[in-house]
Amino acid sequence: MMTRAWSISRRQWVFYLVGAVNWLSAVVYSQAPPTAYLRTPSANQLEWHALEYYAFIHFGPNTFTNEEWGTSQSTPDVFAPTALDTDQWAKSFADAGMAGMILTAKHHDGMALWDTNTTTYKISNGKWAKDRVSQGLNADVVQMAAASAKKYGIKFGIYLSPWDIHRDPAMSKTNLTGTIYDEPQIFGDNTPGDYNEFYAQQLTELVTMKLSDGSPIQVSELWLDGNSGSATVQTFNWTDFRNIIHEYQPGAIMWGHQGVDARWVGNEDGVTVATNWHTISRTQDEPHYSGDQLETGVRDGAYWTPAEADARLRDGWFYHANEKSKTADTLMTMYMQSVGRSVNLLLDVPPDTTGQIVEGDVDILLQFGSQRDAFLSRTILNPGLPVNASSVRGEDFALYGPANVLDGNKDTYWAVNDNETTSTLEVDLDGTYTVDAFITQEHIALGQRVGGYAIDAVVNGTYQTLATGTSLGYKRIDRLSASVETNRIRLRITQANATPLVNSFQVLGARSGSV
Ligand code: FUL
Repeated sequence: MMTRAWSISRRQWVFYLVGAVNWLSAVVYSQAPPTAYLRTPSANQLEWHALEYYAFIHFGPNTFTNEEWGTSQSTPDVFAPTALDTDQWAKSFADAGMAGMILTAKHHDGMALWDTNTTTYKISNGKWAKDRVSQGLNADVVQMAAASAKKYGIKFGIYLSPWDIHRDPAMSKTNLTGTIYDEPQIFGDNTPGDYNEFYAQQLTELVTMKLSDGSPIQVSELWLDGNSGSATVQTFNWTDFRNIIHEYQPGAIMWGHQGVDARWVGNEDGVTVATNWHTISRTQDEPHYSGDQLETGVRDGAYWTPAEADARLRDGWFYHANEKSKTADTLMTMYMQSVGRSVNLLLDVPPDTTGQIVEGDVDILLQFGSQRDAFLSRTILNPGLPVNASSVRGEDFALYGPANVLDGNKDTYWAVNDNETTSTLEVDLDGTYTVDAFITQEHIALGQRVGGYAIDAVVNGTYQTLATGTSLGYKRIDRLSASVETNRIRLRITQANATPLVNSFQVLGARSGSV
């Protein structure tokens, strides 16, 4: 009995020992992920990168006075849309494939589009709003727009101008003298009263605003414009503003001229240069970068502060009947030079005096949306295709193999060993294809590493280089000026400051003979 009991427990012992050895070797030999390289995006920033393309809405007194920078001389009666329909905005954007909309809650003129307690200078004091309220209708345009965004499943952001002409003593407002809109001139370091406190209060109202059904409004981005057209010097308390935003809207991105969570791209044309780094080395509180520096960013910079390119569908930010809209083709070019260069595109689409986006503009957005979708949907690499790589991290094909670039999973990537900073991946297309564009994504969750890449294809039997670039980042679209016929494509990472991690690689085209 004793012997038998011993032999069973010995067998068990051996079994456990083998199990432990297997477990230990799995731990020792399965390759740990690469360590993060310098700065990495926060979870909010990662989500924001993926929004890619969304709308700006400039709407307010300027819409009715036909100005770009109104000088705060009109009373709120000026704001009188004849058929305001914020649902039309949100539906148009959702239909056009835009991920969200950012509304000017207060532009430089200082008139608030929401029912604020901070100033009398708000549309709620105008005739249009009072009439609506007397009919039991909502007249808070910020709240209405937020409700529409929610209804159509797009993000909602807020622009709140730090420069406030209504409170700036350098800007004379004779038309308002003696009215209830004649308010203390608190803008500027040398004026009595604290403008920072006033602005912080406005910001707090906006980030804590609720929909009329009592549900909270989720703000995806706060756009704190850095522009001013006045000599008045006002030192802003950005830290305070940042804390307010992050306390009440932990999921929001704070956009500032040169950062905080996202930066200006340095121009207002919706484009950027070929090299674009997601990092910079200054915050909002420090001296400003030049436009060129904002376009490029700073490689290995101190903060993850990716760029957003703001642009106009029409000539102005606000609606002017005499101005023309860009064409869908122009928007496509713009898209390639913003989203195609790892930068989000914020396209302004201003409502007219009815309070709706004019039909022609909606059509252009839809045309561009279809054109873009048709272009992007011609993917020819499927998960099953054979992909070869110059090497795979720790030979761990399951975790880091090159097939990860085709699996459509944003969390997986192809990685090589830590000591390698160049790498090559090759895809056999299993047939001949006519190709004209490539989409490459770096695995930015672990930092931006790549500083040089090339894409080659076998054309007439030998490899030819079709595209080369510097930075990769979140997403890079390389479009060829002429398509080529090939059956084999190669992606080469030619320079990286740390072992390169490729999240996704895609080729656009069609099977030869099918075009
Ligand atoms: C600028 C402003 O001065 C323009 O009016 C517009 O709002 C644009 C988006 O930002 O700084």
